[in-house]
Amino acid sequence: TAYDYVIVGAGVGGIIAADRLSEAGKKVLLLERGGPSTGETGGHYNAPWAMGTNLTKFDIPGLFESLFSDPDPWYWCQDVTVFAGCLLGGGATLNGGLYWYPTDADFSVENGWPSGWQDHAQYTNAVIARLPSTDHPSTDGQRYLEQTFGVMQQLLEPQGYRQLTINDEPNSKDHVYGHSAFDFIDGKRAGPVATYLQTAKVRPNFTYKDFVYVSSVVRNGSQITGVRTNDTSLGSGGVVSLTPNGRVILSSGSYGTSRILFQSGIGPSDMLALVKNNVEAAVHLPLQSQWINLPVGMNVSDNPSINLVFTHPSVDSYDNWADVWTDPRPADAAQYLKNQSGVFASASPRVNFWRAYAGSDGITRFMQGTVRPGAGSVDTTNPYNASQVFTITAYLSQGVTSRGRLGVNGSLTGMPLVNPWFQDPVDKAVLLEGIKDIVSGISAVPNLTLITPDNHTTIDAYVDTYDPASMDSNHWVGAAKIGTDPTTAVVNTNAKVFGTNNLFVIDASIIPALPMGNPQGMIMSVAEQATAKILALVGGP
Ligand code: 6FA
Ligand code: ABL
Repeated sequence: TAYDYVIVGAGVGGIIAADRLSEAGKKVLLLERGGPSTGETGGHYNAPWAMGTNLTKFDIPGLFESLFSDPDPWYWCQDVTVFAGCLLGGGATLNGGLYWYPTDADFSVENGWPSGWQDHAQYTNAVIARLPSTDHPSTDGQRYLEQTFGVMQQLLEPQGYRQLTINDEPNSKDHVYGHSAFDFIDGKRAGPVATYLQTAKVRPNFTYKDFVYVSSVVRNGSQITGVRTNDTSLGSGGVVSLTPNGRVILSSGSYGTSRILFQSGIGPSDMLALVKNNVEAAVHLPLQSQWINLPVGMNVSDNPSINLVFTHPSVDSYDNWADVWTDPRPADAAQYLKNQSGVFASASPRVNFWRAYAGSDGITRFMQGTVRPGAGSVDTTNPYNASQVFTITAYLSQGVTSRGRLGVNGSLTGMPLVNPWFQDPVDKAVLLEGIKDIVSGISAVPNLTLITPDNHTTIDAYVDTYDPASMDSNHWVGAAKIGTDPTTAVVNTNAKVFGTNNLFVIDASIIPALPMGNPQGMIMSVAEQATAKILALVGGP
């Protein structure tokens, strides 16, 4: 069978593209290397206390933190050294669920977007119509485990912060705080899987295949003629064919899409040389004369993030979420099973806040704070009460100028090659200033204690010696950056890979610079806008 559009990767970008293209009547094949995730999709990875229900690890928001302590975390991509989801829904199936409507500034020319992309409102509104956010995900409308909200109120109000419903005023991101907002519906993880995929699935012109691994596209110079998979039922040698004028869309995430491009002979010569030296991959690599030299993997950014750990007597650390999988608090588990209400209806974050900073280079950068009960690690020489622990993660958000590089090694494992955090000293200076501002208010809040760093460590020393690996925010963007110049960008303003006729990218990798908040909301809006541009582009199926 031949398809008008083959989309590689059923994550945030791929599912939305598949829904909109099939809605337009195109014959669409969506390929995913992983398998089912939520109960509705056929997943059955259930906590012992949720056995016999349709509520998997990927449905129950309160199991989010258990993703990081699971002895068999099969859902992470095993061939990428940082966190990435390799199952239906991609990152949206295992992320924290924080969901921010993008701001106008996120799509500005100053933030790296080419002209023609600024009118994001119609696309963002389309996203909101399909999946509105909620800052009270429990089905009874109540908020649970809210103690950190009161503490943050006492910490932030004296510093001039104003409380708001964050997604009601997306453009207000200076001195604001509010309840965390999520992409959950009916007390369950939702995202694109529970929304866009549902409408796509019922269309006869849409096909979804899971457990299909795509290694490369097949191309004749600039013309893509097929998609190479490990599934011979899809075509001779596993190659899926395209209808005349058919197109391929890569939506395999920052690491996945880059690896497919490399194996298709598209990217920097050092990465293509690694493919050439890899016995299995070399067989399908186009001849060197056909290589397309583009900066794939260059220009990546990710929010530098630093954790501050506190105790406050009012706070319930929720036992640091340690027992939620095997031994949850019985009343909370029962309440959730009954009607998807209570603590388990939310992921761990409870409060988010933002503040603008003027950098010494004249660039405005924003700091985002995410507050949650519990802590990943505590480092103190003082005694502390573990039941009262909570964490503020301070992220440098929009305005980050540092860039790094991602790519593969000789085994084609995806990995950061140059860390993107704090390459520019001004980025570091601004986040440091923001962290100092946060802690400057501690003494005004009775019984609030900073335990990491402890009182023997200065904030400067803490930030200076912070383990770079812990600065990873999992928000990789820019590996196949959008732009107008193939020396600095990988896709053109229609998300088409330079030097090709019919290869496109719709995922986090085309985003040129970090948005204000955690990126899923922005990726969704980007997917809507990119799909509209591709449909409007002449020469397609
Ligand atoms: N973003 C938010 O906005 N809010 C959050 O709370 C948040 N939290 C996290 C988080 O806690 C973790 C641990 C991680 C890893 C990410 C978080 N993010 C958060 C970031 C957000 O999830 C990602 O930015 C977002 O998912 C990226 O969307 P993309 O469309 O770019 O890519 P995905 O990873 O979602 O999907 C790629 C899909 O392609 C996967 O399903 C994968 O299995 C598939 N794939 C990859 N290679 C393939 C291949 N060769 N063949 C076939 N399929 C392939
Ligand atoms: C995000 O956007 C980040 O990518 C995640 O790192 C973050 O979750 C979620 N949102 C929620 O804020 C954190 C967990 O809370 C930690 O327990 C975990 O150690 C960390 O991710 C790993 O990166």
